[in-house]
Amino acid sequence: MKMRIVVDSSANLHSLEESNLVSVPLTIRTDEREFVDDTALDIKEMIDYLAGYKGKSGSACPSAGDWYSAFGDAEYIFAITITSNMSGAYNSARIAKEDYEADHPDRKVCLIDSLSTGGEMKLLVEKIQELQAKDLSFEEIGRAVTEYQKKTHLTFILKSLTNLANNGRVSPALAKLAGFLNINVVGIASDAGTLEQKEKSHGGKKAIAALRKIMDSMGYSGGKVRIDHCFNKEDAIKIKELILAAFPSADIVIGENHGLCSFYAEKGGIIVGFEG
Ligand code: X90
Repeated sequence: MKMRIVVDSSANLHSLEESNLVSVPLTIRTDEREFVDDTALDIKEMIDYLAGYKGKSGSACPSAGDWYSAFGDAEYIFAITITSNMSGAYNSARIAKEDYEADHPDRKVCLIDSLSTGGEMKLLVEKIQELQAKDLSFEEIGRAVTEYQKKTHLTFILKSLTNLANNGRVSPALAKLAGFLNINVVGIASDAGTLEQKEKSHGGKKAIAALRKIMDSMGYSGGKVRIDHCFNKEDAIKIKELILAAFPSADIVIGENHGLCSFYAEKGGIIVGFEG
């Protein structure tokens, strides 16, 4: 049975042949340049360029054709997308699934709307891999992941909401607040898969404490944590240490935001997926 996991690049994972994992890139665009969110992307160069760019910038999700080709020749596919409430990625993946299953009646795509992004998508991928190793059937894995998804969450600290607001993904009023007052916005992915602001904190230390509190309020009790930062390893480490102080054996991995998450979370932004 040939199984494959396909994610979009907002999961901050690279394609990995050994595990039959494929990352489908989103793109970041200005009037002058296009950045494809794959292994070749120089994220630092993109961030520096965008900081000096005064025109419009935005993003585009993978097309149905992009998803379709990522499915390759696999018989059983798990496709995980960024939240359908902030991107068209789920919709294009749905079209690809329909086409793929119609063209190959013996193959199946299990499509999962993460209602989230980043580290929470990583946790879903890891869970699928874990269940695959246990030799569960495609249907059993699908059901177990949907169940697991109920206890995974996403929280984050953002230094700026400018790119989110300019692209209509959050309200301009919320973005202004973050920009003018030099405030950290600490929030979560809501159950509906939208950005929900929880706290506004002056200073990084308070923001980290607020994030840690949010994790507790969402039932964190020593499970897995996947922290992705955008050029802010210091704060990622501080978050990790704060969690370890309470749960010394917690499985915590620090990674980097790839292009899409770096564009929206912006420099200094931290996104944390965790088990509740
Ligand atoms: O289709 C597209 O062009 C992609 C649009 C993506 C918009 C949202 C990206 C969010 C990235 C920001 C912090 C986490 C917020 C999570 C809310 C679910 C990361």
